[in-house]
Amino acid sequence: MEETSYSEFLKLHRRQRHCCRRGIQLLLLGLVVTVLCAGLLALILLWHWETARNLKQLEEATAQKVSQVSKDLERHKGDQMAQKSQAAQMLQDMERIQAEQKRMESQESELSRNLDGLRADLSNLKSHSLNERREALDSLGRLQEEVGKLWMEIRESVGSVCNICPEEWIYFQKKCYYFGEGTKKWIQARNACSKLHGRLVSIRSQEEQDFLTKHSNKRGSWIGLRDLDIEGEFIWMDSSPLGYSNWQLGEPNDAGQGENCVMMQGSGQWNDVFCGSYLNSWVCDRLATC
Ligand code: MMA
Ligand code: CA
Ligand code: CA
Repeated sequence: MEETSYSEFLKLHRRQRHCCRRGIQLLLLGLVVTVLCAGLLALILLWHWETARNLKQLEEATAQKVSQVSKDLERHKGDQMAQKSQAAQMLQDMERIQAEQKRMESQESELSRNLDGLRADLSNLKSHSLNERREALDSLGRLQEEVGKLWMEIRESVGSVCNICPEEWIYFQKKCYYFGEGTKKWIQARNACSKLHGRLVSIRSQEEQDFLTKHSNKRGSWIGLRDLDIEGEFIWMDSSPLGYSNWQLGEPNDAGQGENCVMMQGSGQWNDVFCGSYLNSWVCDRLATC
């Protein structure tokens, strides 16, 4: 009986020991789990704290940036406004300048119109006074010629002989004639006659023409006839119109670039030719003296 209770005691003791070990194991396990959980919690807390700190920093930086950007925006707005007002001012200035320019242009065109008018007036005045001068000179020339003729008539009526010509001039019917030789344009021939106190010859009658045909160069000579002012209206050097004429058949024809000066050909017949042509001969006349 005693043996049975001892074994039961042993059994009980063994069971108690087993039970105690399991308790310790469980306790240890609980401890380890608690430590792990605490660590995990600490880690989570740490992570959470770190994240919160980063977030806060980020938030602060963002707020700073936003305020900076809004400041920049404000400044830009200000600049933009200033630029806009500047642009409006410039536009106004430009419009003012354009208006001024238009005004000046119209003034300029007005002035140039006035100037044109003045120029036209001046040239009219010039040509008018030139015409008057020419007419006065022509009248004077005609008067002198008339006086000369009258003087001759008076001298002849009292028995004087009026047939005096300078040396190298030939007398014919109260006039003296010079037969010039040398290559000249019409205007040069006119000047040559005027230097000799004569004029390029005027031909008034068939007798005079016959005399000239007889004495003149057979290659043709300049005579004092031209249609310079009005085409086809031929005028002698003393401004008298054409009376007697001796045109060659088909002349005057104002051929080519225009023919406004007259030559006497070898036959004695006349032809209008280009005034710039060169002829070898020219004939001058002047009144004979008593
Ligand atoms: C032609 C004839 C004239 C004109 C001369 C110019 C030869 O004659 O047309 O009338 O004057 O040419 O050289
Ligand atoms: Ca002509
Ligand atoms: Ca001709």
